[in-house]
Amino acid sequence: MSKYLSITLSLLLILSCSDGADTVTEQDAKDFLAEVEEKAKTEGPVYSSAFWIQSNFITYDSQKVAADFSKRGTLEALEQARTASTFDDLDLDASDRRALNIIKNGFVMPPPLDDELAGEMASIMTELESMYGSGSHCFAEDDCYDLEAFENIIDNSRSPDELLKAWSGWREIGKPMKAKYLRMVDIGNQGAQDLGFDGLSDLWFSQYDMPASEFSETVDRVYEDLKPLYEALQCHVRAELNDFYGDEVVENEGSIPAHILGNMWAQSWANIYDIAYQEESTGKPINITKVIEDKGLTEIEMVEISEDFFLSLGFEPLSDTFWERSLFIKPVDRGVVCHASAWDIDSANQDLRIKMCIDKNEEDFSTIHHELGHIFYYQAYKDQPVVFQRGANDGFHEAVGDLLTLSITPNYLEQIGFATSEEAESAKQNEVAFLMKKALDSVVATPWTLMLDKWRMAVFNGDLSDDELNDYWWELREKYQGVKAPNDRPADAFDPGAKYHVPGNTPYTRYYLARILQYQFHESLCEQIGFDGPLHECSIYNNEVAGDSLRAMLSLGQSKPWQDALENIIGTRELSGTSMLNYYAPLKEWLDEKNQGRSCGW
Ligand code: X8Z
Ligand code: ZN
Repeated sequence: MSKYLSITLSLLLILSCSDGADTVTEQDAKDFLAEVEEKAKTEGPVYSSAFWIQSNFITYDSQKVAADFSKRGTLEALEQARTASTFDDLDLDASDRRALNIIKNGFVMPPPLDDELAGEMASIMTELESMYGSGSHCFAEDDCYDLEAFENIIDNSRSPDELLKAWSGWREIGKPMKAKYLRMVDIGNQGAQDLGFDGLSDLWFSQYDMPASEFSETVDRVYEDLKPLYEALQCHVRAELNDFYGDEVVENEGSIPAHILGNMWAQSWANIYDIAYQEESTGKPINITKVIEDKGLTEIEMVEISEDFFLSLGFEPLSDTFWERSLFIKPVDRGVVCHASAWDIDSANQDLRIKMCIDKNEEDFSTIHHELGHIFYYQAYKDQPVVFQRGANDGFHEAVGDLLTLSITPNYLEQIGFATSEEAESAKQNEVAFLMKKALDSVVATPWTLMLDKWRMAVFNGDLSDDELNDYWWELREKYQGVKAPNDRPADAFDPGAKYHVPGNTPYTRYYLARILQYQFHESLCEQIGFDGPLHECSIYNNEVAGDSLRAMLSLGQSKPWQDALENIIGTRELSGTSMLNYYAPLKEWLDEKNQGRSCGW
């Protein structure tokens, strides 16, 4: 423990019976913040390296070292949080007050400030992550699949039996996680309460510059606006799937079974675009997967193309160490957590990396943009104090790369040599096809990204008994997504464990926010650059005005409330679904027409 911290803590102990309000000064707070800053700068990169090794080389030892770093880092952060609280009654400037609040509240899964519980928590968290990362299931001795092998089936097969086998097989990995997950939640709730929150739910939703209840109302209110669009899409896709597979696999009413939607979690349905949109009409979207194949692009070239987009907006090129130290290709000789991620190891020294097992297809081309969005956000706020080196809120961080994918228009694809002018023209002629493809990813994600944390919060709040956990997951999936389990789930199933962010403890509402924010950013930037056609035809590629406007917001990091950051880039302070609805308006009109005579809803 640092000298300053130990002095402050012992002072606290001595003075705990008296009114301590006068014992700390504004200067003490500033010294403390400087100390935290210095520590983060010197120690942060070492911790990051330990966690990088944990995810990139899953071995007994790498997990042991990571759990130890995790425990020590958390205990230190909890001590800092405690010290930060001693300045609660001081009248400080807004920036120092904000920094102290982040130090006090910026936790995801805190144990209490207790050596043993912190150790137990760190071990469970490390173990859950590695159970997911190295998860595989064997149907027979020589019939084993890891996630990527299962996904290969779910994403491409059209055989209901094969799909069901892969879908159920991957979910086997969730079962042994259940007891560990519940123990972790138990310790986490104690930790959150020690920090002054009602529990983990309160802690998670208190990180949005407004009271938790208000934030919760905001996300629900916005979804009410988006719901008619999603319901129209679900109705249409269900009808087309019913046509394709017949009543035995999917009925034309109620929820859609989750195994036939072209994604392991049914969170994006883009892989069944050919089923969802079968109109015989001129004009079809450009098939990026085919372009990647035809051009024989390597994984690294895919990343370079994405980087070029950012450079066209005026961002600095990626560093040599980004290219040397990132992981782009799934290694054959060791276990890694393949779930894509972006790492700020040491932004002061340009050590930023991505870790991804890239497949050469359109989906991963988008995900590369997503990951580079994180990287260029890190780059933009690297001169902020470390405590503010975060997204305006976590949804902003998730929205940056996705924002660029909204600019992957036929014209852009022509500009970068992915399409001839005839192909681009043809794609533009059929806006419904283009929007359908996009909506199968983006609109489909909205109820899913909303429901996941609703499940998690019910668990955090202790609303469910152990044997209700899985059923409640499916209750929410039906309620929000109109998607159901394709078979009776076994009594010991723990299906949420088969989704990375649950064992990985990554809050998920961030992706919901990102879905909405990216359209708000897009609509506003398109207006700022003087574009006045339909939103889906606008591309900010190569536009300095858009780049400057985006960077001005990104460079704020978390130094200001997110509402200020939003105002900085789009001029208004409210989260709103209107931009997304505007973007998809032509599709909604088409869906409403197609759905006439169908009985929608579930
Ligand atoms: O986890 C991610 C990114 C890394 S932050 C690949 N995403 C969510 C998911 O895969 O479930 C991006 C979209 C939603
Ligand atoms: Zn992300």
